[in-house]
Amino acid sequence: MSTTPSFLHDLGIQHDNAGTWIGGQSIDSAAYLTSFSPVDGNVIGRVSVTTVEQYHKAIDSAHAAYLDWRTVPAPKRGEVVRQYGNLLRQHKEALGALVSYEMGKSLAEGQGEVQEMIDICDYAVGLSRQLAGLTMKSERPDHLMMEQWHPVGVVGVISAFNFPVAVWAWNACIAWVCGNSVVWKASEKVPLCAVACQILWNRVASENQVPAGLSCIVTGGVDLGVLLSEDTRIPVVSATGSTRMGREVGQKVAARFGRSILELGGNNAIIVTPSADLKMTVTAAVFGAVGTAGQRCTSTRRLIIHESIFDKVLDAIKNAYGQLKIGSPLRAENHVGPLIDQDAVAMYVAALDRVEAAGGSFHLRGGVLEGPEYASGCYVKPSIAEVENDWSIVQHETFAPLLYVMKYRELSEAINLQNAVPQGLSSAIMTGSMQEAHRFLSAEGSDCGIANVNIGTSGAEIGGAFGGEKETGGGRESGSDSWKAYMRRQTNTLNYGSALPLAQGIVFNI
Ligand code: UN1
Repeated sequence: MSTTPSFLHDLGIQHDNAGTWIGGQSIDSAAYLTSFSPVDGNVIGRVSVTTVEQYHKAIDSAHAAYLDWRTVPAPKRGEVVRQYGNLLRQHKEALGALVSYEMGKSLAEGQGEVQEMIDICDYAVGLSRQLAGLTMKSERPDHLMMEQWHPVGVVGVISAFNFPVAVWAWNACIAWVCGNSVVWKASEKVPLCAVACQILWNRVASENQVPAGLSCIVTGGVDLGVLLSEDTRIPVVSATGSTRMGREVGQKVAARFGRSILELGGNNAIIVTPSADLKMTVTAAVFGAVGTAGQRCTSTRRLIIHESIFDKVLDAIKNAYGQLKIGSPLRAENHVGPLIDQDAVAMYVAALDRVEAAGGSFHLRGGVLEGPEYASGCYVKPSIAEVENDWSIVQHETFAPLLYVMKYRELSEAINLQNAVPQGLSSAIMTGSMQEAHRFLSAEGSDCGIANVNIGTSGAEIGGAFGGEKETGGGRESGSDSWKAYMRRQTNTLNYGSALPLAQGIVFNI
């Protein structure tokens, strides 16, 4: 793009932007990081890096904001989030375009990501009237037991490049209605998306005169993540990204008895059974493997196909790959955009070499695309390789459009293969058999946090709890009762009698 895209103006993005924001107050610094678009390789803008002093100022301010905000009735907190959702509706197109341009996902997926933000706002508004605790029957006369959910304080959010806005919104909108303040460290690869979300938030925040530090952003690299993880002023840290990053964050947060919500790598498989609907299977597998250029945590990495239909399914999938249009995600006709940067391309190419070295046979061998349309050097052609599940490269998550295929005979064997990886995020079975579907969802079935029937592994709705087991980190975000992770539970026992009976029948006469 030679001229400044209009969506940047609409969102208030400048060439130089502050990377530290305490509500509407932006704080510049001397060092900047540059945001390049993987779409065309152009510089979109620069964002200042948060200094240590600015970081401390942001956390202090977020803590002060929480002290005020926790006294605001939860439905009133929900009202502010409702207004944010409405503002996002008005700016869906511009923010979706920025997501596409800065991250590289298709326009439809960029808009879809903003839609996820809108959906979580609506969800959080309803939730603001439903932060309910239980009452329990006491064993003592004239006693009442109940539990209350209170806000925790400052919630730290560390987010990844692949969902530059939605994952923050899942955390922030829920954290806010629960009565917390939020400090966000976005991925260094997509810092402008964070600035845009903050600028929009500031409009709602100033109209409603919410405390300044309720939403803060800080910008920087690993050092900043370490500061957040070790900071005792931040009782909850929600981190999305690689297993390597999550291991660091999780250990640092645990060492100070904080809580972390980890949403890390996946190695998601679809089991394709003999009764699977072929058309549905192709859509699920192809969107799962090449959607977002294979850069979702939930992307389909492995297809475990019954041997009796292996060739037929593979042919249909290869045929669909042949129809894929790869190119600028800003053009609606393209299905697949670029990888996030040239490092990601190098990792993809290295993974293909490792598959070959391990003895894998390629049904389609992709690689780096060249030509004027691909001048950013970030566009790749997807690959399909037949492999063994226990190879180390297959056990590892390659964040790119590399799909592994393998055969099975018995369903139990397929489920074992599906589970035999270190990660446990998402999984799916394509089947017309009720028995197979239920077997897959049973306790002996998938060991993942997400298990789907006749749906692919990616594209979860916000209403469910999102996250996974094993090296995926165990955290749950977004819907269901995930809100509890952003609150502290307090058990209350009230004595409304005139005696003091002790629990467990203990007699203590003095
Ligand atoms: C992620 O990749 O970190 O289920 C989140 C999905 C999206 C979210 C993915 N709703 O694919």
